[in-house]
Amino acid sequence: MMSLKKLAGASALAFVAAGAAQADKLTFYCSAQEDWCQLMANSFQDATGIDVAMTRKSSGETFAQIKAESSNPKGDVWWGGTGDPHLQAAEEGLTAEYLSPMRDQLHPWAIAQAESAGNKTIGIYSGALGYGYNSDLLAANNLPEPACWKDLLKPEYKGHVQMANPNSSGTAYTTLATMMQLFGEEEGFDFMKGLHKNINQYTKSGSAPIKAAGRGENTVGIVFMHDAVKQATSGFPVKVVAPCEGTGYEIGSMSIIDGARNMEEAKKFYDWALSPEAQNLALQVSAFQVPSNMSAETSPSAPDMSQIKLIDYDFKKYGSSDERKRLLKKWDDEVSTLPQ
Ligand code: S7P
Repeated sequence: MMSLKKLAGASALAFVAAGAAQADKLTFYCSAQEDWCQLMANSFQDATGIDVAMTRKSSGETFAQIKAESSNPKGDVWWGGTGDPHLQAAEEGLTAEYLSPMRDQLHPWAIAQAESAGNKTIGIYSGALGYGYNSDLLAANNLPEPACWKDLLKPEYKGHVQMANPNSSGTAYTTLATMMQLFGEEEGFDFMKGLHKNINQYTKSGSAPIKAAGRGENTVGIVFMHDAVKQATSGFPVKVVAPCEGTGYEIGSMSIIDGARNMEEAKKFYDWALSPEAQNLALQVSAFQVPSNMSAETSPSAPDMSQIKLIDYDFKKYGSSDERKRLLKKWDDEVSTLPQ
């Protein structure tokens, strides 16, 4: 027979176990930069007492994971990353409709993103695509300062340009979609083929090329301009370029995963992430995107979107499932396989 002491111990354990099982928790998929993802997870946990398990993956990779898990969803909320794969997830029924009480506080572009997807996603920040270069390496290699997209096709840049793979990276998919819109499909693919000759590596993550440039391991990185500004303000010899032909941009987005196991916690996170307090956390990690809450602060170091020649990016078209699949397949078949 169990002694009274053992019995008390066993019921205490059972109580702890029951308590643990009932603890509020959130499985958070994050596609922004790693330090920002960590800060968001820790700050939400501190603010609410909800246990957060965070996984950081690039936008295209997270989309693929959510799709693979769709018959048995494991994630609750997907925050950050470019809007196109969030729109594709909405179209494919992978994410859930939610009307946050915080919507009134957001810029119209953030709401427009939601409305175009039946309120299954929403804009959390925006930022323009461009590139950055390591000015020391450029000088050491006697390379001219590039100012336009087409400068990057010049033979002297061979082996000096890096971008991510558009299948895994939202940044790189934004690059591909931007070229379609700037130059038209035929010329846009010719551009990608010409660029391929100068590419030293297609990375998995979108911001990796400019981090490599900051470290002096790569010369030019095609990235969002805010990711290049982060390297420059961190003291690396990186110059930021808004390409002369004009450029595309992202509406970084957030979505609740359809069938989320922790739906209430996911909604709490969603509302909190739209608040000015949560969006101001970006400043602590030098994330220089433009926040979607009208009262949140934009860093003075953030690229001034009003001074950049932006295309009228067609989010509906380039975030549609058929178009994203088609363009990625065409890039795989006709660009990535070409000899360099
Ligand atoms: O947080 C920086 C940032 O550039 O990362 C996101 C990006 O899509 C994630 O990386 P991938 O390109 O690898 O998907 C952007 O949304 C964001 O601005």
